Amino acid sequence: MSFAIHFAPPEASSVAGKVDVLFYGVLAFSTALTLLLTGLVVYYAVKYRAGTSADRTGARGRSLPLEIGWTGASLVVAFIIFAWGAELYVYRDQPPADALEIAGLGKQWMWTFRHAGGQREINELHVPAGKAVVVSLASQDVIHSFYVPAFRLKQDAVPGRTTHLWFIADKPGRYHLFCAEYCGTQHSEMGGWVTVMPPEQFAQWLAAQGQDESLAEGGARLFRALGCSGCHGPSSKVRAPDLAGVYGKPVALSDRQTVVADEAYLRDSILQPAKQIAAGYDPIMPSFDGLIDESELQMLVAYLKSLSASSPGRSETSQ
Ligand code: HEC
Ligand SMILES: [Cu+2]
Repeated sequence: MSFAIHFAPPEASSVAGKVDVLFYGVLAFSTALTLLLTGLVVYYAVKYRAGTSADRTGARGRSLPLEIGWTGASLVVAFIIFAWGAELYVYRDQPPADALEIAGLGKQWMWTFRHAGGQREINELHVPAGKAVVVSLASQDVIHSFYVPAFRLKQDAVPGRTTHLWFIADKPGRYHLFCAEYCGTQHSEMGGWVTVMPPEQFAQWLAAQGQDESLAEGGARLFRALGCSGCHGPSSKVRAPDLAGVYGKPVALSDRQTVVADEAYLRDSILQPAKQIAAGYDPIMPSFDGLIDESELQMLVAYLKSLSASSPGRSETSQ
């Protein structure tokens, strides 16, 4: 039995060490400043306590250079801390393009995950070590927060939006996953484990889970089942935009603005079609808000994205 006191969880991701250096750096600086100021207060309180013979004749002067000096120095230190934090924030906000994508969904009170091959997990997430992984997060009900202390990463899952979190887990092992946003009565039980495996072992694990329908395949199925293909398909009699290759491209809107069709745009197009109308089309698309749940939305978006990834400019949006 070990009686060692652990002040912090292990560092198990590529950003963990950087976050810790920043944290302990700021902590050391604040501690040094506190000791210096407390020391001066105590020193002068003792020196000038009532009844001592300390010399009190000195003029109450002001020193401009001294004031400029400490104001300037504090400013410089504050900006150094800001730049340091900002650099880390930007790094943590930009997943590499080849990152492995996993769809995560928070709901009262569990986390569910789907791998690109369709393999599902509940309150467990398996990832390969040493490879960039990006988890897209959505919520079915209220705000949840995906938190893995050993990775030093936390990201909210917000209803009506997709957020992202990425990491390179560098040490195989099992790490706690929490929900870090109070989300109702069983909030404290909402959590699980992230298992980081050596890549070969991960590949075996993934294969052993069986090949379920992939996210994009599920999306293609829904695309037909929900009647999207009836309007967007090539043989449709309704005038609706061809969705092949739309992801990632600029789209002209009827209000003369142009937006890039990112994930948020695709989501909004499905849930609130009247919000942004593609130029040259009538606003006849019905809203699917309330008809499909978050995981179905994730599948549809994955399907629309896959139409752009495989062969850009392909024109059959329905099969
Ligand atoms: C009744 C016909 C109809 C149905 C059903 C329909 N859509 Fe649409 N959709 C349209 C039309 C018309 C537009 C263009 C006008 C607009 O932006 O609202 C459009 C726009 C879109 C856009 C934005 C495309 C762009 O080029 O900007 C997306 C994405 C989309 N639809 C996805 C879907 C999905 C997914 C479904 C099924 C869940 C679906 N649509 C069902 C008619 C339809
Ligand atoms: Cu929660």
